[in-house]
Amino acid sequence: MPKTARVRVAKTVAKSAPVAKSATVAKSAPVAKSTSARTAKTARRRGSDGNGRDATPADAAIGQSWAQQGDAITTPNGVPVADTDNSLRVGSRGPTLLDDFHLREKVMHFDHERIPERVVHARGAGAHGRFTLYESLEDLTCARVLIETGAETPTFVRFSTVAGSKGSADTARDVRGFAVRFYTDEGNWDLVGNNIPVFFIQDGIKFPDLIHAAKPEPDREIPQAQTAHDAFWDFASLATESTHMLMWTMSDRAIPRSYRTMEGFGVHTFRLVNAEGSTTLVKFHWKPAAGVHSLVWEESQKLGGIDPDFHRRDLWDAIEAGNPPEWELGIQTFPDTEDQAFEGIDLLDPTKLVPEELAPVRKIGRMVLDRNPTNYFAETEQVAFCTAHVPRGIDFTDDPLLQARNFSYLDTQLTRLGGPNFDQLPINRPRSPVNTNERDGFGQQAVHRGIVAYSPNSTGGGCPFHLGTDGFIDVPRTVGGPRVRERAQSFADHYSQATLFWNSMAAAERTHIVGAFAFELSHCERPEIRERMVGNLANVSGELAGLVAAALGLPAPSPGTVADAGSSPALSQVPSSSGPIAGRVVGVVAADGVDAAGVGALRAALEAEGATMFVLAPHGGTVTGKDRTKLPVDKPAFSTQSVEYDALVVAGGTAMAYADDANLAANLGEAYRHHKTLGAWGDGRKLLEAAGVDTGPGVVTGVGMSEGLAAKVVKAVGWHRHWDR
Ligand code: HDE
Repeated sequence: MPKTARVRVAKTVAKSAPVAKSATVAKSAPVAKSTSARTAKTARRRGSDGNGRDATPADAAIGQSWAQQGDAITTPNGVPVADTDNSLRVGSRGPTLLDDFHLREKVMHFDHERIPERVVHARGAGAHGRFTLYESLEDLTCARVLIETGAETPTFVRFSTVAGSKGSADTARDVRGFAVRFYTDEGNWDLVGNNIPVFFIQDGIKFPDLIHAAKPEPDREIPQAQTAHDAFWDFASLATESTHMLMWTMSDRAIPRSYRTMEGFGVHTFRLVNAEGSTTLVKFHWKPAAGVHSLVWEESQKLGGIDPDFHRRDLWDAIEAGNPPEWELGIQTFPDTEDQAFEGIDLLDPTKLVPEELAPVRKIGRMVLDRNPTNYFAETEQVAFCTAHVPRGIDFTDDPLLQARNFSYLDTQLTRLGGPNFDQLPINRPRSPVNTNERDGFGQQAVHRGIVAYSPNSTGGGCPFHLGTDGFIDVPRTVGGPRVRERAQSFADHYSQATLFWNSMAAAERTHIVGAFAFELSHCERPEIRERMVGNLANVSGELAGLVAAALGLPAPSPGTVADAGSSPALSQVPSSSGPIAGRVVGVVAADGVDAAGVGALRAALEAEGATMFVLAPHGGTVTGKDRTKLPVDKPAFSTQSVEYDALVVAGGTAMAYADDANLAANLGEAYRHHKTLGAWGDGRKLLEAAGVDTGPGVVTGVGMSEGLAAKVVKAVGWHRHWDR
């Protein structure tokens, strides 16, 4: 910026009274200091930009900062602004003048800051990460991202709910989107999956119907982010292909504890192509290092009000705290036979899974999400995943849902991102070279040279030239048959895998499924919809249909045709042993007089395992320990509730302060009812006793906080929930 401009700005600032006021604000120590202190602290913890790990050169395309050069405010046209707090008017109380171009530009831009939210998956949170392959698939594919072991591929992941609007609550009962972009050196690979391995419908032409039914009813725009209404269950009960998926969405899978405790699935069967042109069918899985865990329904409903950002906060905080979530990438592979079926399961039917017991998941790599976005809009909002983004060596199958998606994901961006150049946005740019003959269009960022934007050409020496067999491989396959609008007979079984799912659930999981169906259907106003759905469930399990009918006060439905479907233990998420606790949150109830040393010892044990501990107290600020130590309070009791924690532990030295505290008793009771770990030591045990929650599985108590007791708390939290209570 020219020197003179700087001087002029500085002078104006000094003269103008309102600006001088804001200068006073800038002087005010507490605001300025605490912000910079926090930033510096975070930066120390996680890297120089105070935002997770440092960006690597491979991430560089995203970190564009040309729009924030220099310290002085300018117009978008680069003209330094004299005053951005007062519009230009005639006299200090007179009309505003049209020649205030800064006012018009500022307000015009503000007026257009929002873009349409995604038609589905509007609510989401993203993070950067990296994928490292540890088992080469050279025999199956020529995609380098799946061949070069040890190489790090940058990734960007966006998790989402499906039905809710952008501002809806994270914990709604819903499928979660699990969209992963690999920035490979052969182009972007977008694995746009969900946390559930099957889908509601078998053909993409039904997707608008499904979504119209699931979204708020169009006359009243009610309800937000829930399927508990007539339109959804009317559709679901008539489109019986949705039954298997309904079992999943009514299960605990639809209310995950955290993004990090979700499995991910590519859902469709894809095709791998190796250097010789041989093909193999494949299903992709993400297995979370933290195990698969959920909330309980009441908890998820309360969290929707107490902390609608529960999942995105959890993801952000975990990365900032240096506990990055991670998953292993796994594959199930199947011979690419004529019928594209495996063990009688049509691999083109997206309402079917292949049980892991029949086709084990082979783990081939690991993804860690270790950097938060720098800017939500630029990255998480503008990322445009596309199922058709596959590198050489990965191809599609004829799954009719996948085929429709390959059209939809490009098409939707024209409205959402305003034209055909959305792939030039920093978050969407491939890290591999781009050289197309595509030109112009809204928001064109590139300044193309020369006259060649056509092929074949001689003026450009034939460039850009075709790579032929070194380019993307379209697998030659023979297709033929009459043009028809019909589904294969192998798509006609709508119930047997729903039964398989039910059979595979533990007792607590079954109870939750019954409760979810009962809850949702009880919100349907039309009795015939409830009855029809319960009638369908009779084809899944007589027990399930009977229990839901009883809860709704309906007569038991007539027996259906239930398949002998067996069970797949891998579908249950109840763990068989205590697992890792990284990313879990434990609340420790403290007060003046607390055993501060014990609190410190527990914190050390939890943090060593990657968990976070919060000190809860009747007031903010600090509490004074019995040894006079001052302990900072993380959350005062009036601003937090049990649903925000995986476990509550009552510290010694607190009995007096909380005697007859109904609020604490209610929170302890609620945590107990939600099957969470409860703990206490010293006289803290009296408070568990007073709340009537001092015994049972997952209740850990001791005289003092010792290494042994801390280890017991860690182990109990590692079980996630104590269902046998
Ligand atoms: Fe999507 N889906 N979808 N979907 N989907 C979109 O694309 C669509 C389907 C999924 O975080 C949209 O860019 C059709 C299955 C995720 O940005 C849209 C069909 C699965 C995301 C679209 C399906 C998904 C989307 C909206 C039936 C699991 C969020 C904005 C043929 C395997 C991606 C956008 C993100 C987003 C269409 C079915 C997952 C409208 C037509 C099956 C995770 O294009």
